[in-house]
Amino acid sequence: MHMPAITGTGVFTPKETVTNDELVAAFNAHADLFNTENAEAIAAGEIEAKPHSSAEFIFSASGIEQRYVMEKSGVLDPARMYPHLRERSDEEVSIMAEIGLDACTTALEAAGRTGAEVDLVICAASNHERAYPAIAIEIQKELGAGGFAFDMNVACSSATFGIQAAADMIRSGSVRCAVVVSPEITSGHLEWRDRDCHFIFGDVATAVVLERAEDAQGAHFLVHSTRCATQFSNNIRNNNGFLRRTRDAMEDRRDMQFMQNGRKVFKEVLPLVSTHIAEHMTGEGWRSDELKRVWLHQANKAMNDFIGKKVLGRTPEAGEQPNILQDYANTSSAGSIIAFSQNSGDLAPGDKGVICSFGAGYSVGSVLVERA
Ligand code: CO8
Repeated sequence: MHMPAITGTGVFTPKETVTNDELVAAFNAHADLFNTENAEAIAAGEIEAKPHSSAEFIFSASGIEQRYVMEKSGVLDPARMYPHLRERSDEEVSIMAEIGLDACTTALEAAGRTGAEVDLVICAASNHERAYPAIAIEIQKELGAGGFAFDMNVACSSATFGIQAAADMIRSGSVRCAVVVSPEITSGHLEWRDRDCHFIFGDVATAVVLERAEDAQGAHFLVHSTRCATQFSNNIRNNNGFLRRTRDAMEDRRDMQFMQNGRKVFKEVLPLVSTHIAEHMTGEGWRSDELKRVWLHQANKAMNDFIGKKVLGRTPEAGEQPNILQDYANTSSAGSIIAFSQNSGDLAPGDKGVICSFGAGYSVGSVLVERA
């Protein structure tokens, strides 16, 4: 058996940002347009008028100040409200593979590895732009990697579930150097026309290199233990899929995009995650007062404040439970990895921390790491 280690991470950040003010101005113009176009039906009580959104609400409810997107003009066009992403030919590198590759290149450089040394690529993300061939296999080819590759989707928990899969294979010896890559183009499946959720998501890609600890070229994090859990819930759901054309009237239905009952998610996921982390740590003989850092999924600041307090048994001090959601918003599976990548370099050998992501399914994945 080999001890797996995280030896490098990488984050691809898109060039364009959308501030809350920009987002709200576009949404409100869209709502006005909608209300004018549907004035008769609204007056007859057949449909509801769209109320305005508010930047103050967004910040106070979520802690989000801005988000990065692959293309902002389409998102901010009140008559469109989704990005323009050029269709690529089958001979071109696909957009998910492209941003994933960028993150992989940074992560491999950090690990002191080349693509040719990789023998496993897992593309772990919330939505894959096509059914097959796997995005992971395209990334494997572009990296010049060997071995094998596959896609997986456990929504916001995809990266930690991917880390568990890779770590288990490294532990058993079937794989030597793995990359878990999470390209998240959430702007493609967010419903920007719904004020309850239009502010939640942003685009990004992350990558994590895992190897045998004995192979590590530099500073690294030992992966002591991983734990994944799922529990079925309809409270975060997207009904889009390949059976779409077999059903009538599916063209612009609300459930073809991201849907959630945010309040229920908030209430139900908090105890699930707090208990999960506590039981994982107890099971491994880890005490909360040993933890130097908690890198959580980045969906909501209040949620993270609550979980951080539960896990540490006290209010986290500045920097102990870093948030990146103010800048990136919820980037689905990539959130906890961005937090880890940007807030782990200062830890000293022997320092311990936990990476945890959670989301649709429901799903929760935790990774106990120690700086070496
Ligand atoms: N502006 C002004 N008012 C608003 C707005 C807005 N934009 N939106 C809602 N309101 C109003 C509501 O209508 C409501 O009014 P009323 O009280 O009159 O009914 C009031 O404000 C309060 O609304 P909410 O109850 O919805 O507000 P909350 O305080 O609950 O905050 C949140 C909403 C921020 C969504 C919060 O519930 C939350 O963060 N919940 C948890 C969300 C979460 O963690 N989800 C995880 C999902 S991510 C995942 O698993 C991956 C899925 C795949 C990725 C998909 C990519 C697109």
